[in-house]
Amino acid sequence: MTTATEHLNHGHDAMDHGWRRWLYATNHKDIGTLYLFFALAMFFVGGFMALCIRAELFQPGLQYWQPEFFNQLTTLHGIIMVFGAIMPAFTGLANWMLPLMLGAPDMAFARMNNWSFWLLPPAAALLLISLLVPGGAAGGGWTLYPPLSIQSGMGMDLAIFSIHLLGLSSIMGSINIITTVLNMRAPGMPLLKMPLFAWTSLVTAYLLIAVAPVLAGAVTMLLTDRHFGTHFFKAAGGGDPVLFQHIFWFFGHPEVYIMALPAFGIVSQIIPVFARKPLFGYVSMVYATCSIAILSFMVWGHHMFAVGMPATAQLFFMFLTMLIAVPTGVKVFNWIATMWQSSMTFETPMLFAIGFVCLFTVGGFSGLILSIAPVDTQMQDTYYVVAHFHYVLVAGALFSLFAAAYYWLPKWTGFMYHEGRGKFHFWWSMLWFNVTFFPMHFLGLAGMPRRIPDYALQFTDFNAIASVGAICFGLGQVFFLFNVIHTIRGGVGPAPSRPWEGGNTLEWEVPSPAPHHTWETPPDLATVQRGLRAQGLEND
Ligand code: HEM
Ligand SMILES: [Cu+2]
Repeated sequence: MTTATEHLNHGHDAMDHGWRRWLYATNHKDIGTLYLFFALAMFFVGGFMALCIRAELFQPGLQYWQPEFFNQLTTLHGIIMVFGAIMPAFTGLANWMLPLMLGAPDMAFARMNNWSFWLLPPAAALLLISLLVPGGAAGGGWTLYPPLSIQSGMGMDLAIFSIHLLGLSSIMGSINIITTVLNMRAPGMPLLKMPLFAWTSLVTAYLLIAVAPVLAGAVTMLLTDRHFGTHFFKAAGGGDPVLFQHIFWFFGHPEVYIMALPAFGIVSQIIPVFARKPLFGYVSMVYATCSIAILSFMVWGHHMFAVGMPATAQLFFMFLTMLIAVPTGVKVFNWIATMWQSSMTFETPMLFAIGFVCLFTVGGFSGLILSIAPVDTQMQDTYYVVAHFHYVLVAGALFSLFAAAYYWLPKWTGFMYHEGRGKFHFWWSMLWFNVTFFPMHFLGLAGMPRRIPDYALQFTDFNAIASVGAICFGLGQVFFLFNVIHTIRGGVGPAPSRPWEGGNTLEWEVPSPAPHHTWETPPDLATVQRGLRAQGLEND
């Protein structure tokens, strides 16, 4: 008997303290926390770069930066936001929440999980150090198109190596997510009844496994073109720079769904909870997620209408792109139908979720406009595109992350955040986001090109407005940091295990803060089924 308890306690409840807890972390919650803090830090680094860009663009003419450095700022801003902030934040959420929501004790491969995370800081360090090497950081844009990316200095090599590490990290993280979701669900939770966030994480992980190696291949070919005498992308040696664009965007378009699908999952968790009504059309949400994922492999050419392609190819990419609007529309209609005639309340997570639905739709519509090949040949590389992708990435991915943070902070910290301050953060962000990015539609339509440090005089007013908006938006995010710290330090008081009346998924069955180890014995069938019934996924 004693031996049995001793055995149970040994090594299991023992938790490393100090730096060992984090460096040797194998616990999914600790690793989730590491991911989330890393993402938050990168969000501020990338955000600072965005403000440096906006400062230069406040007025025409060159004020602060040399053009070369301006290009490095845009490039690093893009890479850091995509690979350093948004993607790690979603992986952090998956790590923290999937085992809790599925009733599993941890992620499937706890030690590999440690590696997935700890590859990220060196990758980020490479990118930041590259600012200091001769020639500076990579300046060819986050898309790294040759010939620029072949001609530039060693900052590009560091970026390539950084992308290798980031890709490795993504692949290992994805293997973990897929294995956990497929094998470790509580008894009584078939795939078609698991929380939608688990579904979108699963599909996203498959996308990443499919395309991270494609990106790695593309940048490796860049590397060998740069240093080892190959001519994949060098026209002078018989290669083709356009080939790079095909490979890059075969990765790049699924990549935008890697940043969008988890956001759909989060919003699909949150809206039913605050509407106190089961999610409308659960199964159609799953099918829509899968359709979007499959279609995302067939539309890469819409980024390349301007390189010159046969009319049939243009039509193919244009129609398939438009087809994605169908499953996306299904999702938007389902979210609205969930809210229809429901008893909604508007706590901060719900506000961000609704903000997401409204603004992501705006970004979706400008995307639809860009998908029209003859229109895109006019708008390619203008600020219209910048407006479009910030609507889907900032008001889309980022807003969903804020929604998730406020939604789960009580579970993470054991304390409630200050509702008034959360709401303030939402309305402030909503306002200044639109002030920053809406005028960019007009700038783009009027012909202002992207990735330039200087511009023609007629673009002055809207640029000044956008820059003021960006500064204010940025300040609001410092306020978010303040909210998070305030909550960690006790917030407005202890949170109950189920702070949201409508929270019926399994994470609300464990105490707040979630103990270091949860679901060491899986939740019993009755608990699982009670939750499913409340979510409308199982009949009485
Ligand atoms: C709200 C804060 C942000 C502001 C003010 C901002 C501003 C900007 C600006 C001014 C550019 C340069 C456009 C150009 O000259 O082509 C840019 C590019 C970009 N931004 Fe942001 N941005 C913000 C947040 C984000 C976030 C959260 C993401 C998430 C992924 C993101 C992704 C990108 C990408 C991918 C590019 C393209 C970089 C390139 O051209 O290589 N941005 N942003
Ligand atoms: Cu695309």
